[in-house]
Amino acid sequence: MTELIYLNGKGRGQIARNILALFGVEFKDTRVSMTPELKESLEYGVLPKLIEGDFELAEGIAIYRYLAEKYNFSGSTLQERAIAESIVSASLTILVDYHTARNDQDQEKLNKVTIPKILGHWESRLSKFSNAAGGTNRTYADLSIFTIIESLSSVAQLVSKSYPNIEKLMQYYYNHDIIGKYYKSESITSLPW
Ligand SMILES: N[C@@H](CCC(=O)N[C@@H](CS)C(=O)NCC(=O)O)C(=O)O
Repeated sequence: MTELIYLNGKGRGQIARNILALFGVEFKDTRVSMTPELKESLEYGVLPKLIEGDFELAEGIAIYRYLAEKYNFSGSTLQERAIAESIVSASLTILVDYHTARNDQDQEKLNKVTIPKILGHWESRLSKFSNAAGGTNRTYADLSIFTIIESLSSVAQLVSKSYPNIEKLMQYYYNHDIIGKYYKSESITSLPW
């Protein structure tokens, strides 16, 4: 049995949940509150964490990449896989900077520099290629873009107004047979953030 342990929110856990959902993996979606005891027991003191039998893996990027490779969703060439990982990493930059912006200066940097820079680059890639990593098939980079943007409503609104090619990708997953249904299900709609 596969288990994904994360907090009770989308955050860094949702990219992993989405990859598992997309590939029809039945997984235990364990949502916890961080306690000093749990923190102490985790190798790096943070979540998400993936467990598959005896195999335990920490660190979001490693988990997403492991799952993407396992389900053949990481890209078909070395370069495509590297670009996919770079896109996933940039998606986490948006997520982290969004949640850690503490004052007007942070907020201004986020809204005027970080978000437009990253979205602008994704928009440009998606205007040239049918998939974010540039290959013939979708990868976890496309799903990460969707996951992070969907989880931040002000970014999702900005995308629908000003980034037509990213919006096309958003609509692809909103209307996707598996991901679209998953996003209408209790397991996602019950998440507080
Ligand atoms: N480098 C780690 C960072 C993980 C991280 O910061 N996780 C947060 C939730 S998104 C966490 O566990 N926070 C609880 C805490 O630090 O006590 C990764 O990318 O997985």
